[in-house]
Amino acid sequence: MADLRVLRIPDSTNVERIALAAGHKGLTVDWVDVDPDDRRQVRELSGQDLVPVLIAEDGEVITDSPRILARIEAQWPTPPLWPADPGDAALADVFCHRFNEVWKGPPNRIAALLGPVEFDRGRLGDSEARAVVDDTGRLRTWLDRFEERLEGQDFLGGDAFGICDVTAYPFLRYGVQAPTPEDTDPFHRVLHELGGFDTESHPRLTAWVTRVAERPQA
Ligand SMILES: N[C@@H](CCC(=O)N[C@@H](CS)C(=O)NCC(=O)O)C(=O)O
Repeated sequence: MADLRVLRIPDSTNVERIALAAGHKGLTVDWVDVDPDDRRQVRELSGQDLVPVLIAEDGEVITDSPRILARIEAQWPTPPLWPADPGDAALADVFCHRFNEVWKGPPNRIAALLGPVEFDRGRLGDSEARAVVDDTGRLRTWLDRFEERLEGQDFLGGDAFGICDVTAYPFLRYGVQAPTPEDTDPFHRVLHELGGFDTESHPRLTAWVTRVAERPQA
C-alpha cells in the first residue's frame, strides 16, 4: 500500500508540489487520475473542485497544497522540508504565503484577460492592456528578487532544498520550460511567454530550475 493517496489532474502545478515533497521524503503515492472536465469525484470527496486532494490513512480528506504539505511534514518529519530553526521556519512560511497569495495574482489576472486560445492583445481595451503591462512588470520584477535571493545559496530557503522550492518551482519552471503541447492552461503559457528567463537574464534562477528539476518526484 502506498504512503499517500492523492487525486490529481494532468499538468497541475499544485499537484507537482506534492510529487516533489513526496519524492524528497521517499514516500510512495497512489495517484488517482481525475478527468479535468469531470470533477464529480473530487467534489463528492472534498466538497470543492480543485486538486490536489489527499485522502489520509485515517480517512481524513485534505485539500489545498499548503495544508497537504504541512500534513506530510507532520507525519513524516525526516528528511525535513522546513528549516529546524523556528525563526527560519517562520520566514519560510511567510515566503510561501506570499507566493501563494500575492505572487500568483499577476499571472492569473493576465491569463484571465488574454484568454485560453489566442493571446490577442488587440481586443483588449486601454485599461485592460495597461493592466497586462503592469502585471507583466510585477512578474518580471519578482523574477529579479528570486535571482537576488539565490546569491550564495543553492535553494530559495537557504543551502538545503525545502518548502520554498517545493512551493515555487512548479510555477517558476515555466519561465524556462515550455508547456507541453497537451497543456492548454493559459496560466502556464503566461508564465512561459511573459515570465520567461534564461542564463543571460537570470543565471542563478535558471541554474536553480535545473537543480530542482533533477530532484525525485513521486
Ligand atoms: N489553493 C489550492 C489551489 C488548487 C488549484 O488551483 N488546483 C488547480 C490545478 S493546479 C485546479 O484544480 N484547477 C481547476 C481546473 O483546472 O479546472 C492549492 O494550492 O492546492
